[in-house]
Amino acid sequence: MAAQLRAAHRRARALAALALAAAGGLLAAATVGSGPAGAAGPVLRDLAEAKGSYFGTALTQSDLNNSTVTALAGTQFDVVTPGNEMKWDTTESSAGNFNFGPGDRIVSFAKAHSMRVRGHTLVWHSQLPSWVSNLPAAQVKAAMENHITTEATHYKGQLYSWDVVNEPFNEDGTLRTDVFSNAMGSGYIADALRTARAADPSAKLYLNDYNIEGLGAKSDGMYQLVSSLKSQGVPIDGVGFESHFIVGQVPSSMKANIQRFTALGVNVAITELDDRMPVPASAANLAQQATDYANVVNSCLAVSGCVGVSQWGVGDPDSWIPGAFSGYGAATMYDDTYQPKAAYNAVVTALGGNSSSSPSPSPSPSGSSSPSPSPSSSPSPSSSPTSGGAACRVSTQVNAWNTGLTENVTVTNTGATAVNGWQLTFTLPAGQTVNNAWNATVSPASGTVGATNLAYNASVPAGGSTGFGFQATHTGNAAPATGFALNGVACTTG
Ligand code: G2I
Repeated sequence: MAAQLRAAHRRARALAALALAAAGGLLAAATVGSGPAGAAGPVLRDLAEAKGSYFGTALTQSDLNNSTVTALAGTQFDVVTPGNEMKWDTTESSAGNFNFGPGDRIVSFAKAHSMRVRGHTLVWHSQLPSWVSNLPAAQVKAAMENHITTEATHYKGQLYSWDVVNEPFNEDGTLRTDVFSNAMGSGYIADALRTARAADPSAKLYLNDYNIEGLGAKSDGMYQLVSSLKSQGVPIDGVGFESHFIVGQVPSSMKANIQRFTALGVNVAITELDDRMPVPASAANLAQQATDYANVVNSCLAVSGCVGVSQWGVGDPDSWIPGAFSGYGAATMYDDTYQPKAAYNAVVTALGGNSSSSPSPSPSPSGSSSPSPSPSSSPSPSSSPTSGGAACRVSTQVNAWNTGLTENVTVTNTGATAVNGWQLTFTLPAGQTVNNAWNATVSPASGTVGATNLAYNASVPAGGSTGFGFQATHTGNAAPATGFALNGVACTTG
């Protein structure tokens, strides 16, 4: 970046910091002179850029009306992803009628703050107007190509990247069935990429999905697709790992997974990072969240083809999590009053900065930073059913043969509240390797593994049960798995 431009950024950010400080109330009192948005505090974008990386955030139109959010966004982050404004339901809500106003406003904000823009997203089964999903198959290709060409041409030269196709996979790594795959088979993806490249040759072209962050069936599906696209010469520059995590469940294979994708000759971007937990947040979970955020940033920094990390939303008030996962929240680096949390300090440290100049997390009125009664130990079901994850009981049933086995696992939520989104971690006996799973995604294949819910069985009511299973090979020890924990809380067995 030219020195002049950098100086202009700093001036703009100093002004933004002043605006933030002037926003009043608790926030201003706590951050003037020392906060992360203050001139003296660490700045994520500067630290990331010094490492040849970036730190981004998602912004929506309504965020642009919130001076606290815009000040923080324009100060701390150097990449913007429009949260909704470039999606099909906004940009072409009826056939051939395009509306780029909302997206343009995000791009203007980004330009004014010297931020790059990740375009999101051209082709997606969700937030898709019904006129598209109801098209006869014979008309889908033309509609898709016209949409891509018109939108990518409108933003030509202004975007760093496009998420050309979003979330194309099922959890088992097969291609999702939607209007596009129904009409064109898997070839719609190559067609979309080629169309986007023709419209805007300078934008990096990405495929973006969730639950592909670790090694597993779904990331295998993406890996095979990217490998095949590369071998056919289809334009693809990167894969976006959305990274919507549950606290304590960042896959241990994330770095290895980033490496295998970059070895195919594509970049990887962490595109929508958040890390949810039951709210009110416990001190233990906030500490774990800091570890999780640092793990993600470190995994990306460790692989040269991993270009940067974006968080999904600026702070907890801007996050989609509470609306989508009842009882969960506190998923970003900034709490309900935009105070930096331990996760922020951990990211600063991971980026090579000094977090001692930023304020330590303080309790907020909503309790998102409130300490748990006993942060060093798992809460017991009777005293605190929700603060550490979930209380649970697990039973297992193994059917083994000479070199293989199947194991069915039943998990009962013995806590007082529903679990919305779960991961059961457990340890496989030495020599067992999972090669197939049902009713959950199981990853990695051996050692300490995590079984993560699918969309349809994410919710387990208080007192309710859910089941999943897997097939594994073994080398003589066909004993059941041990050491079960549900969302980070140890389960009883039996
Ligand atoms: O769901 C989280 C993200 C998963 N990956 C792709 C992203 O594009 C997705 O973003 C979210 C937005 O953050 C939400 O804001 O996508 C959601 C829809 O799938 C967005 O939520 C929708 C609400 O469901 C609608 O009720 C609302 O009208 O936002 C719309 C616009 O505010």
